[in-house]
Amino acid sequence: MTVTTERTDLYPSRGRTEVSVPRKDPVVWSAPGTAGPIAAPDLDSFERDGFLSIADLLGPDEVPAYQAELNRLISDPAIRADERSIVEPQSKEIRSVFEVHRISEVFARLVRDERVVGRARQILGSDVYVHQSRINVKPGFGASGFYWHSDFETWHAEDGMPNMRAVSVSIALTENHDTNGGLMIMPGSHKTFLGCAGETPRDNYKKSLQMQDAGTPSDEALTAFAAEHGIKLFTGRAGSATWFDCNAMHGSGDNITPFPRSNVFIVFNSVENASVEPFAAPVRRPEFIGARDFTPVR
Ligand code: 6CS
Ligand code: FE
Repeated sequence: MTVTTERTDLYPSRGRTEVSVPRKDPVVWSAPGTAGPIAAPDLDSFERDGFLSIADLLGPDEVPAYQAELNRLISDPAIRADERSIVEPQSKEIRSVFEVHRISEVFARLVRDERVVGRARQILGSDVYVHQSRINVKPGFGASGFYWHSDFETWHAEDGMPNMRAVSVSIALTENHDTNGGLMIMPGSHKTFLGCAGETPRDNYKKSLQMQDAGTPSDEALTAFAAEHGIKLFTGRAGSATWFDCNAMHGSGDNITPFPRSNVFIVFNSVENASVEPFAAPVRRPEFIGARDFTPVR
């Protein structure tokens, strides 16, 4: 007799049709008044908007070391040859390097920095592990953007992340102008889960990390979301940061300016929300994209 362990999928996606359901999880998981680096009013605005900007997470004196490390990584032939490097479809320049917290001691230290991991623990109300880290280089002169999506929709469908108890921080390593393809988020969109239509192809990540297809919302859904929530563009100098909820609808445009828009993204997941089997994909993605080492960041 085969016992099939039925599991509840709170956030169905990648079926025949697009389906929208209300968020079933808290946004801020720590109890009100929990001590941490984020002041209560900022935690409230994160809960309401799904994001929180910090003008100088890293001081101007700290930024050059991260910029030097980013340049070292993207000019290292071994990194370019590594499967964790994704190149731009046209220019073949490096678009992203995943697992930077394992490749680089400089970025590993950034993950453990209390200003970073301390905020993640406070939002998620528990110890945390790194589900994914990457640098997005977006070098300019036509570097392509990232179409609208919810990260959680992908992490739930393809990496098996059960609940919305993860948070991303995007830290600018170069100036994020209003012209060079900055991050755009629809404020408040994190409170609705949009299950996308269309099955996940096997090995989807080989394409999706260059140009996402499965997990892409319809024009109708995006029109309704934008009408309800608006769109906010995030700008800031190198060292500024944007924390955003795993389910915030976000994207970024192409960068045709000469000014690179390079950021480091770190995704923290609660150790209470460790990934299981994919909810809507035939196979797991590689561990450098969806971590399977749930060791808490110390
Ligand atoms: O598929 C993913 O996990 C990645 N894709 C995007 C566009 N954002 C989240 C994440 O880095
Ligand atoms: Fe994303």
